Amino acid sequence: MINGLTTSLVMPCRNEAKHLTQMVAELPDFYDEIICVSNKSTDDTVKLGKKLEKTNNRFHMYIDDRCASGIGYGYAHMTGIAHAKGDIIVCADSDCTYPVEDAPRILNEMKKRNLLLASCTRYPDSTIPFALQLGVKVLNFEMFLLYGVVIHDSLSGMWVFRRDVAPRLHLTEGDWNLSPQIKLNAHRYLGTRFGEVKIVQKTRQGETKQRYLKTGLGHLWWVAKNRFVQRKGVQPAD
Ligand SMILES: Nc1nc2c(ncn2[C@@H]2O[C@H](COP(=O)(O)OP(=O)(O)OP(=O)(O)O)[C@@H](O)[C@H]2O)c(=O)[nH]1
Ligand SMILES: [Mg+2]
Repeated sequence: MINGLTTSLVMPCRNEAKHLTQMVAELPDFYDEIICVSNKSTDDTVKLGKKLEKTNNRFHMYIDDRCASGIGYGYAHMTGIAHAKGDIIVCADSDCTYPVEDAPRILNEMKKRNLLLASCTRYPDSTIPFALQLGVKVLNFEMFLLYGVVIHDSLSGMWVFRRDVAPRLHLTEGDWNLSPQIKLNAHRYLGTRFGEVKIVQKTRQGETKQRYLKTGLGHLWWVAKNRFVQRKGVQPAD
């Protein structure tokens, strides 16, 4: 519980067995609920998750094996969010890169700034490889040109929001594009009550499954396409 609000942590998970148990053991007590959603894990992620469920009553393991071109990151998040019961939802990768222990600070800043959803920006951070920084900058600029969104980290994988705003986010993307979608939709439907809060990224545990160039090009195309197929009949923020 943070400031009297119950809090759920939602994590997509593919083949993170090597550090899952330790990561869960080290999570702060203020998380009332820890939701892990495996997508096509081929290692012991699900087995370990099911074992953890028996010993840790905060922990829940779900499986959502839906994929779009082999990726199910977005499906996993949507399933996790749908199951979350907390007043506050914190979404983050399960590779220990995001400082989920910062949730109280992030929520305090959200309160001060009257935000309903915060996307946690890793930038500026000079330790992030140049090619990744450049890719994110190109995408930030595309979002600015096409949507007028001023954003520093269009691909942050950590978001904090009140559960009751989840339906207003209209999340639909099952692959990596859920990440740009949540920011663009928060900007569209929450207006000034969407903002970024600075975090410091940590070292990844386990191996990456990311194909940076392919994913980056996929984002560039999706962000452009989405601009012209924006959902009709849904009212933007007032
Ligand atoms: N459910 C699901 N989770 C995935 C999938 N691919 C990766 N993940 C998880 O989603 C999170 C993000 O994936 P990462 O491989 O860390 O991708 P990234 O953060 O862009 O890149 P690196 O951290 O540099 O490897 C991790 O917690 C993965 O376990 C997938 O297709 N489905
Ligand atoms: Mg990662």
